[in-house]
Amino acid sequence: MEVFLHNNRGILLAYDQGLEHGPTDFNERNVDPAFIMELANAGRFNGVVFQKGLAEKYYDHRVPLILKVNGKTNLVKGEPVARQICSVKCAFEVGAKAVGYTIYAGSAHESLMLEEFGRIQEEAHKLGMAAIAWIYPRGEAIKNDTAPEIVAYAARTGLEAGADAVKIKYTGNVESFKWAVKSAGKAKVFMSGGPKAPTEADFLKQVRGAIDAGAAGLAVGRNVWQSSNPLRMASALYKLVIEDRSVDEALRD
Ligand code: FBP
Repeated sequence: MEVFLHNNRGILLAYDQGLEHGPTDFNERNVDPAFIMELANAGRFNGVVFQKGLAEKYYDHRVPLILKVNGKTNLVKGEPVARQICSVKCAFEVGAKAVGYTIYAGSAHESLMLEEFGRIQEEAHKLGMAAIAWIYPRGEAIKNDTAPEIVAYAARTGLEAGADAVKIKYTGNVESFKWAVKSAGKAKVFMSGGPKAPTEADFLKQVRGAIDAGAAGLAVGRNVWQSSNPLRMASALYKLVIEDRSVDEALRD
């Protein structure tokens, strides 16, 4: 995990939404994976998250790569499941320093994903790569995926399953997120970005809360590359997360 950290903190640029949501998230500029690769480098991100297809065609090795090895479209309805679509060997060969895997905890299909992640984690560790688990409680059984006890359960699930880091949603306040971080134990916690917040300050306040609660950083996509000025957002996140500055300082040029 150390490769993704700076001052024990990290900011990962997530760009697997083309598969997860479709191009509806994109505009003329950010639909181009080459733009994201430049942004990851210029914005001093600690890692960039791609699916295999983008990594093979656009990854240029300037920023550590996290390769998502499972995924799904949002065209399928019903209980969520995302199966492996890239081997760990392929992730290694394309230059990844970590594999990423989404587990929909609480889904009727969670056992498939827990089993698959278990095998993937072992294969990744053998090749010297970290295993990062996106743990998203989702499905009929989950009424509120940001309820503090659910987020803490997600964090703990990642630790128990062998994740080196877990990517979880923010609970909305520092106190309850602290319990999630504590539940994750030695697994690093990355806050999940989510849809674009109404203002930059709104988003940065959430990030500040997650960091104050003990998170190592965040994995963020839309709040950066949907911004009218992605580099400015990247710089604000750098000041806040890596340099540990306040929201006001982060927003100042
Ligand atoms: P965002 O910052 O854009 O939310 O990206 C984080 C992420 O985990 C992506 O890696 C993934 O594609 C997406 O969120 C999943 O979103 P959803 O919650 O709609 O499944």
